[in-house]
Amino acid sequence: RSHESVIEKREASVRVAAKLLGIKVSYGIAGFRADASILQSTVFRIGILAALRSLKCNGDVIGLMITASHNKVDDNGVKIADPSGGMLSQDWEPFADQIANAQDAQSFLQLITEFVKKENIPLDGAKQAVVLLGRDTRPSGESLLRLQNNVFIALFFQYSSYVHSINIYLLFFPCVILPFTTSSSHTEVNAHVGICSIIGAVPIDMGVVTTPQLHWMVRARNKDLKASELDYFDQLSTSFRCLIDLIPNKGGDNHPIGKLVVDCSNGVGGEKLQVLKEKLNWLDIEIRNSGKEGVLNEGVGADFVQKEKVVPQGFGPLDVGVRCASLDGDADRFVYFTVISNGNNKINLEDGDKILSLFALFIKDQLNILIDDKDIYQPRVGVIQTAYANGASTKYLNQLGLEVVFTPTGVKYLHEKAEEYDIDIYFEANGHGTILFSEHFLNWLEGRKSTEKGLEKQNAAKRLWAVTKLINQAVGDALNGLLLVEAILQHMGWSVDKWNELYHDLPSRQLKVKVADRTAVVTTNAETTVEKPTDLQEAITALTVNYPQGRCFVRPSGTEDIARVYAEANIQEAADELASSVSKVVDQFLGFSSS
Ligand code: G16
Repeated sequence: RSHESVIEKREASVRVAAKLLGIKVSYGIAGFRADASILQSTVFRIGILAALRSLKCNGDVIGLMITASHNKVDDNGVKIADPSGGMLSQDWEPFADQIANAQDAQSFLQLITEFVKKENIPLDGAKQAVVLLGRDTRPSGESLLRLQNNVFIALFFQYSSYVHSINIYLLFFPCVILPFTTSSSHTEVNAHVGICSIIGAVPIDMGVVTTPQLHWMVRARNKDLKASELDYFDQLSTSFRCLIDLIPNKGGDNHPIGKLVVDCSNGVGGEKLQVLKEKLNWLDIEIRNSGKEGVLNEGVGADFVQKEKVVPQGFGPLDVGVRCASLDGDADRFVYFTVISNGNNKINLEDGDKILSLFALFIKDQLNILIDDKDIYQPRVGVIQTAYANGASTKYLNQLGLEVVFTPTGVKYLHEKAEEYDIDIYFEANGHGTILFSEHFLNWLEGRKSTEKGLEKQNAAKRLWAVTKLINQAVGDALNGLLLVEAILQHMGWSVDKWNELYHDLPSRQLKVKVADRTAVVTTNAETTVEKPTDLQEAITALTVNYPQGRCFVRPSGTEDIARVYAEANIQEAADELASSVSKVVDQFLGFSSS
């Protein structure tokens, strides 16, 4: 009884948390995010969704990651990885939104019942749901995951043809049954327990991992590949080593190009990079902001560095001339930078666009060695960017002869588009991206790798093969992204400054505006045009035309309660002024003073 009352109390608070606080959580751009104190209900319900998703996908493994990535430390969130390792299928997002916001147990269960029927999710016990759980280093992560574990330990579905309803029992460890039912009588429900087929959802706790590690593990398990964290590190270090060994005229020699110093945002990336560093002990990496002292994402990390364009905490004049990089809180994004001498903490930034350009150049070079016009198969290479891509980067990529396509912000959109090509390189300017290779290309490459006679061509095929193994095929991943940049710089014999010279960014500025309701901003044309509120776009355009090479757009953040303003122009002062005047207009239309 004492167990029951504890559980009942917890369930009651979980069930009504969102309602009491009057807060609506939304799936957003990369899962649910909010202050961690209000998320119990959300992770509880999304755990159920993850189990259903696994059943829907024939018992394939699904990932559930507790993280709020670049958000402040008090926030947390939940992201779902689909069987492919990519983000949750977008057609399940409305269901996620609905169940997360259901105001009571009855409506929650009704939504699940209807959805199970609509999606034809098999609850006959033939398949078992498997969910991999992961979390980053946020202090709230463990308790949110523990709650999740409780749900999984005990999720039973019962389909009863007698009552023509689906009854769901949440059994909380140890052995306390709390029935939720769409039928009216518990007695009736309990009477059917004996004849029910029961499905247990199996949680597998992977502990503290980076978001991309969890996505990688989900993909690997579903492909029956080696899928442990150790396997992840082995794959990264082996393929990196292979790329280094294939550097022309320098095989076997590590020819270091100086130390790399990495700001780990005081997040999970610090401890994971340490593991990698120990495996690649000949590589000169210094880890800073590993989380032992500073606060997660506070004045540190890829998001801060990319948006503010200043050094993160722990970096300064002594780092002038050193190659530096910055990871975000859950290590799915990264950028490079160098500290400008006497520059008041200013930096030269190598953002996602520059990383993309470096990767594109390398891939293209290798393909040019491997393939000539006579070859029947000419792999289609695509590049995906968002409106944040600096205009100069797009121009550079076009000059390389690459097809550039734009999507809205959010790696889920870029990834989806990327699947249309043989080789696709997608990156957001904020450093989130990867390179995808189609099955067709991989099969072809494997053949060429083993049958190619000429040494140069054979090496090009091997290099491309190593890239396919190194770079995360599920989602953007800061750790293997860093290694690929390092390998390419060594291959080219380039310093970071030389890399930076690939093209010169148009000056840009990004600002945030606190708005009363971010959903009031509706955009179109890959977020370059505001549709709502009406007249806002006209005001933005009227300001933008005053600046040579001016470009400006406004979009609602998918992760924070703000609108974002991006401006680009021929000189920095102009970009700053344009961003600032558009921000004022946004505030007039949507700020708290406007409501
Ligand atoms: C998430 C997505 C990224 C996206 C970013 C945008 O990043 O995974 O693809 O670029 O949100 O954030 P906002 O909508 O606030 O501009 P992360 O790293 O926070 O998961």
